[in-house]
Amino acid sequence: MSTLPRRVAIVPGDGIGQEVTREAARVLSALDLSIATETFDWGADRYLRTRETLPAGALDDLRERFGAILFGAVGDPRIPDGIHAKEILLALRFELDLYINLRPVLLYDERLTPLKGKGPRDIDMMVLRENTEGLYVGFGGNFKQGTPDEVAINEDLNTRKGVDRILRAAFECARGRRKRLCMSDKANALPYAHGLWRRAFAAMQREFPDVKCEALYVDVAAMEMVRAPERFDVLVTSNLFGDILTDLGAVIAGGLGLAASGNIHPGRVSLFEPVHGSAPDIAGKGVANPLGAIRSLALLLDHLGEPQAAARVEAAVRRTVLAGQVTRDLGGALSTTACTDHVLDGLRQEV
Ligand code: GGG
Repeated sequence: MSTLPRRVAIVPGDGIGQEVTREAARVLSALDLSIATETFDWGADRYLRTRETLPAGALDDLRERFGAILFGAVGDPRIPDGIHAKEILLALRFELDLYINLRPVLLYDERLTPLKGKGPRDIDMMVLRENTEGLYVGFGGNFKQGTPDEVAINEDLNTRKGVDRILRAAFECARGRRKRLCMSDKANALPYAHGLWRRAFAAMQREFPDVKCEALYVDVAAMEMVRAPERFDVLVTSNLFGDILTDLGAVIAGGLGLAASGNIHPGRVSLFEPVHGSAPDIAGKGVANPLGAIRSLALLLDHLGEPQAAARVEAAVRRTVLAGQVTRDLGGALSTTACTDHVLDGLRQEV
């Protein structure tokens, strides 16, 4: 039983983030779970008005009063350097110490994958991306910028604690699934940083003798995800490699529009968001795919200790996709709202 507050902060953000989050919130309210919600306007409009990204006290408020955050997307062409997006999303991930980026890669129907001869039984993996270290910590700088002698550095920071905790989460996740775990790194080219990952992985295997383990260089892992995705059950990797491998995972499982994610610290307020960005090119047209956001809601419900509700939402999304009641990115003709209506119908019929 979760002891987290049954209150969800809704942060729609920018562009289609606003549209898809509205739909996920409709699903949450239809479930009638007595979970309270509060909506926050953190995003580009507010930033352009006030120059503020997260207001003072926002992080403490989230920690104290909320169990989860339902997030949309951030990114706006009026802010070309994306500074507000970085400050909002990375601040939430880093300051709330959301060290597990959980990204399911699950194919519903063979018509949705570009991989020839592969079906739902072949593409069912869970990726855990380290979310608070690596190349994303912002260590580095420029020297002699703008001159022919310019030097540019970004440091890849890996700590034993940070690596151990994501590996442990991955081993435990594998135990709850098909008990196979792949760790992906580039220890041949990055012997210090990723040598640490190799040693930590080998040491932890002794605690989980029931989990079958392999370590693959990231280039090999990318190749194998295309050639033989059935090889993977749980995949754990660093921040940057996780970013790249999960976009590949999203494509082989039907596209970014369906891809869900959780930014999680077990037992603490955590953030759930579709993998896609704000897509300014289609924003406001009512055609964005709401299913990535709705599947992120399912992950959120699991986090709040509502696994049955989570499974119901996931099943309703699956039926919607199998029935072809989808938006144009998946070959359908429905609007964002009409696609969600189908999910809601599915939830009602099941009851
Ligand atoms: N939901 C993921 C998200 O918002 N990521 C930030 C991002 O990718 N921003 C760039 C963009 O939306 O174009």
